[in-house]
Amino acid sequence: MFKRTSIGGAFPIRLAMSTAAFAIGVAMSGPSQAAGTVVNVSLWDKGSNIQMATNNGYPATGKDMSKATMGIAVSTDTVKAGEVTFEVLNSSADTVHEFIVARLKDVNKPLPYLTSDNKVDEDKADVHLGEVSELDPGKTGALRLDLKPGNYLLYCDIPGHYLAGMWTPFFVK
Ligand SMILES: [Cu+2]
Repeated sequence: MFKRTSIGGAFPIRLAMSTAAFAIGVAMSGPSQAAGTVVNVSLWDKGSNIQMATNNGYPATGKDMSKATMGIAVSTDTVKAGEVTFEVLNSSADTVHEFIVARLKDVNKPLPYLTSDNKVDEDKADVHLGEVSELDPGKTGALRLDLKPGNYLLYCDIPGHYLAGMWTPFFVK
């Protein structure tokens, strides 16, 4: 969920300021428009009848990630720098998910978190490079970014989902 601020145009300003990436196109109609490396993404969960995990935020160090109740599966976790198209499917039967790309400045640190909102602080620099916003179960979306070499994190920021394990590292060489 992109957290809107009261300042008009915050989103384009954020993208212009980003040193890691810029959005070429956020909404695309289908795979025929894909460019560069294509990464297939599946947003999954164990069902809304399962109690959400709360101790599975990034990084995995010291955590039992088998306890994660939600996650992001990717066809590849490493791509070469340049245009990357994420083709995203919400594989859930009953839960809305989303897909956000963040750049990790320090792979040992969690993303900045707003405990009161139970979500990642997307307003912090590089934490939100682009997104496929709320996808209903079974729906698809695509996101194309120009990515520089570095360490990234793909995550979902529906409240609680990041701590439930809904993230995966991603590497650009
Ligand atoms: Cu989610």
